[in-house]
Amino acid sequence: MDKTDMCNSSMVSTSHDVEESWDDEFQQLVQTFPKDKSFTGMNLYFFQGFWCPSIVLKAVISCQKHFQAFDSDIIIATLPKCGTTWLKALTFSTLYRNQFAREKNPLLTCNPHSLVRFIDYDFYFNDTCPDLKNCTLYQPRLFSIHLPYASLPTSIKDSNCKIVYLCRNPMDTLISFWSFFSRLRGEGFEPVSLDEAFEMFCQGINEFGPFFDHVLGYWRASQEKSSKILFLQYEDLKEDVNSHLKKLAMFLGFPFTEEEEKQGVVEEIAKICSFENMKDLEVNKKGVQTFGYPQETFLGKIKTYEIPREAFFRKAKVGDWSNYLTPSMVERLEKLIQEKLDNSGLTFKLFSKT
Ligand code: PAP
Repeated sequence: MDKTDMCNSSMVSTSHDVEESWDDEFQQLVQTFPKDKSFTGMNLYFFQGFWCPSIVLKAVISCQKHFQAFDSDIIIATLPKCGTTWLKALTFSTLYRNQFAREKNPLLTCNPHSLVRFIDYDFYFNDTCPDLKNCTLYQPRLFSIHLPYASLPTSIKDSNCKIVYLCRNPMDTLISFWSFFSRLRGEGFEPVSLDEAFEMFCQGINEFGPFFDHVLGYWRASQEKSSKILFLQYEDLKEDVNSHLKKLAMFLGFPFTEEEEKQGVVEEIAKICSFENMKDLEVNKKGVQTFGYPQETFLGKIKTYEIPREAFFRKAKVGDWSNYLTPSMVERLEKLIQEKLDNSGLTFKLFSKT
């Protein structure tokens, strides 16, 4: 099969019955964890200090136990709705730019989630110990993960692999999150009102939250290990993607050469990965994105998780929250930001400069 065709391999039916498939031992273990429902309608379990979606809980435990990072691996870490799709596209295009012809970037025909798979939502979703030696399309291996820093598989923290973290201001993250799942109403998700979503988000009850713990966990780790963790902000990328692409390439150990810069390679990658371009690509306008890596040996009993691809591309604006949040909500979140980020050295950009 052609490498770029792999994302079109056969789909299997959606299943949200993951909890029903848990064996007795796992059911008993899970009963010891506090449980709540996210504003997205998903069951969450409080585990190792974060709210883990039930559908991925078993996969998380498996990858913590078995995932073996290589020193050459690159891991993209994000909270959902902070720009994962964009960062996957940018990192894929930068890291592998010499492994495909410039006019044949696989992103033109594949959604970024097909090209950069999640460790938790894909590889360990159906298999407790998958063989991942040659699991990625190109080398070095590039993965993605939503886990907080403290809960990463030990080998990711202890090896020399590199982590690229992308965060986004909490107001736009919340609105993006809430809009995404509102869009999916009736497709297995039953999200709640913005008022309720806001309340839960402030309390830290959302997928892989609390939000501030996730961001600060990576922020502090990046301060201690700057050659291992590159900490990026969505708003900075929106403001000046070219300079951040150069920073990213340098961090990955594949800096753009003078010749490449002269040829406009940086601008070309930025353009291919731009929201406007990606949203309009045929592959992103139709069909569903399937998570839960389909492996042949599991066909028949495989669990998957499907999202319409166009749902990954909404507005991509900095400050869109101002169209949704009431003044009292803004005041409360601003206070929370101040309180949580106090003395951390981290700040969020809430408005677009342009
Ligand atoms: P995921 O967790 O479902 O993968 P993620 O990709 O992290 O979502 O974030 C989605 C946000 O990134 C959306 O923001 P919005 O709701 O405020 O519009 C989406 O529009 C935005 N986004 C997707 N692709 C791009 C891109 N190429 N450039 C900039 N933003 C993008």
